[in-house]
Amino acid sequence: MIETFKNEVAEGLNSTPKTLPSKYFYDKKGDALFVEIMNLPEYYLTRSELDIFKNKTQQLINAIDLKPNTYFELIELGAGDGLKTKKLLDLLDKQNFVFDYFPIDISANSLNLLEEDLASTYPNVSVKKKQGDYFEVLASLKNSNKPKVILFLGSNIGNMNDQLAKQFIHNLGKNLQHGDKLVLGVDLIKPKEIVLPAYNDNKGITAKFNLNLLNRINNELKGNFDLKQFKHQPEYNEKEGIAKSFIVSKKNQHVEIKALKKTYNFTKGEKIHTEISRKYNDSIIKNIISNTQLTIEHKIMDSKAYFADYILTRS
Ligand code: AVJ
Repeated sequence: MIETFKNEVAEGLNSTPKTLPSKYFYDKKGDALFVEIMNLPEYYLTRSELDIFKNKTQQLINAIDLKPNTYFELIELGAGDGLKTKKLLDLLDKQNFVFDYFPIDISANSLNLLEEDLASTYPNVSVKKKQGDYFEVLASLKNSNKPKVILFLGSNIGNMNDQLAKQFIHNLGKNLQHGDKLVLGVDLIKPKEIVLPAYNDNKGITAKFNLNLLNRINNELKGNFDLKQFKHQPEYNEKEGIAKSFIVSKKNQHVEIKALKKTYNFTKGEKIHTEISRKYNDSIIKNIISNTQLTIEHKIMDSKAYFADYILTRS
């Protein structure tokens, strides 16, 4: 893990323009900051998808075409705190559906918390947590031959560029069988006035989240980034529908990273690209699933049409 981190940081900082991978936001501190982000008034994404799971739960069940008397596996990629999924579990439980819920996450800690929470709230729901890489777990589940419903929510796919997202969905499709479903939750393209504040909140939580990457490099790779000499900068191109986060150097400076045995120079105003948060519409989704056997069956949106859960079926 630390070796990969080291190599990817070196690769990113040796590139022009400089980059750092967003997946490294999520250490213990980053996890906590992300929970704060999800509760920010500006971060509409969480509330929008919750609106769907809370107020359109029956529509969702109908769209996924679940049958009360046919067993299925409900598999969630990156389960987190399960806030949205609990709304679905609640109704499935009340309507006596027969299923196992498989939350998959890289974080053993968050899976344990979710398991405890679900055991007390929904004692009847069978929860089989799986810790690890999405594709390893999916490959292991493939052997069961049982009908599957995969949940990939929260616009988590948006951190991938379209080419990577295509590959990801293609791999996912290969682990599914005829009739299996994928519920893909994505943030929709909308005006700058709504999107930008979600990545530039008033309290500066997103700034801390972004700059925490430098903290991690300081702690884990013996770097000496002075966080006060860098700032968070989000950008959003409404036409292409892509939000990007950068870390900008406030002055000419150099930073030593001992574990990389290297000193990096930053000029005043130089940007490190740290994240993309892609926004979607039907044609972008169609392009992303174009080399798979998945087709769009339904699209369910929140009341403001900010967010969509696409229900895809494997043919
Ligand atoms: C978890 C990838 C959906 O891109 O909106 C939140 C992460 N980054 N604020 C997103 C994030 C900055 C988030 N996703």
